[in-house]
Amino acid sequence: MQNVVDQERHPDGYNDRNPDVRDPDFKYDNYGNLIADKDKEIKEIVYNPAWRASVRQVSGRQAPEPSR
Ligand SMILES: [Ca+2]
Repeated sequence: MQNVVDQERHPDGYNDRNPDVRDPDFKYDNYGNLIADKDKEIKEIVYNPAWRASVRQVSGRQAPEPSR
């Protein structure tokens, strides 16, 4: 999947922060792991050797690691 476009734009719906269909929302690494999500303003997702994700958002703040 390259893009999600929310045409309804309901406030309780999908938060489409990158509505430009020419600009892919999602990036993946060679293993198929998501490494960026423009709709969620996630600039970079890094995976450690145990495949746990570390997320860096556009704002530059580090999001906490997801709990198990
Ligand atoms: Ca989008």
